[in-house]
Amino acid sequence: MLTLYSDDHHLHHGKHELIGGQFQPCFEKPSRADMVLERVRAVKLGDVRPPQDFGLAPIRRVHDAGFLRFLQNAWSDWQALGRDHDMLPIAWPTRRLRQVEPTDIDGRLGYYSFDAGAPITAGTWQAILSSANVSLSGQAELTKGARGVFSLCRPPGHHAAADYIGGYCYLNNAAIATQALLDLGAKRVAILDVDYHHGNGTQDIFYDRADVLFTSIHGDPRFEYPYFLGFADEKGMGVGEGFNFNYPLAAGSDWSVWGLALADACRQIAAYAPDALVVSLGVDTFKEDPISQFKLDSPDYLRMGEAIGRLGLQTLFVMEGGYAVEEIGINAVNVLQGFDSVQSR
Ligand code: SP5
Ligand code: ZN
Repeated sequence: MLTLYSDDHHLHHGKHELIGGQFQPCFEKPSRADMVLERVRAVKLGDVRPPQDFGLAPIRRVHDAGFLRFLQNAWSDWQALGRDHDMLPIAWPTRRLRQVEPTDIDGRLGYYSFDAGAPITAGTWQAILSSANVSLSGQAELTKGARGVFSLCRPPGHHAAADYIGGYCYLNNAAIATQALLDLGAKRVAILDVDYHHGNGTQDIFYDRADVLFTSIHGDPRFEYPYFLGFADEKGMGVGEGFNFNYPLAAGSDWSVWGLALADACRQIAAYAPDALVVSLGVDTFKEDPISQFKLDSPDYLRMGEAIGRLGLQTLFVMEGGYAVEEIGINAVNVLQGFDSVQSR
């Protein structure tokens, strides 16, 4: 399987996130992608190529124009105030507050975010553009006919919606690739989000659409981040009703439970008969993950890849979360090897 990868992710290295009432070192760090790349090379998964530059047009198909303007200029607006530390928001427009973009940079940062878990740094804009290009370059290979492609994205994307950042995510790489697949001829695209956390951003972007099926297996939002989306009764809206499937699972879930949810999600995907599949590949479901509460073991990721492979669909894997850095490469690449081991088409 071909891997798309750019070293530009090193330009984004946040210092702290707000977690448990304290500023803690970011779990989302450059060594994550380095470890995955190292494993891709160690097992000779296939070629590793840098992304092409697709410009802002395919990103604008998913993200709000004001939001992109904000992200592009955020660091220079911040620096203009003499600040050279990472950006984190201090206030959000929650219930009964006005949804109006302020002029002040602190106000705009709150307006375009939903938590204090996505620091913006000097190199963030370049890194997130590159991550989106890694995703789009994978999509281009799929459009050319590849059976499976791995976009080794960093920063991740699935918590980012059309107009907000959060949860280590800025641009929604999986959504951008999905929209590009549609724009280049696909009639229907399915998304399978296997990250431990609900893909709230991706769900929100496609919630009222019938041309994208969104499925997600994750920690039940009643106890787990992002808390405010990802319930089983979220089925889609308008023409999108019936094209959204959430599988919230209990803390402590292992493969015996997780695998059943995957089997059901795969049935929904097969019934939808999409032209392509995009997998939001987070491996923070691992038993040793420092911020998660599922109990998948390394061999389970092979089975995950096999089940996805048996769908027989052209599949783009987009890297999302996974914070057990020692095993992130083994687990992520196990999914890809499991997929490759299945003969179909
Ligand atoms: C892409 C991705 O996986 N983003 C995840 C963002 C999670 N941010 C909030 C984490 C809260 C963890 N709470 C449990 C702490 C256990 N020590
Ligand atoms: Zn996650």
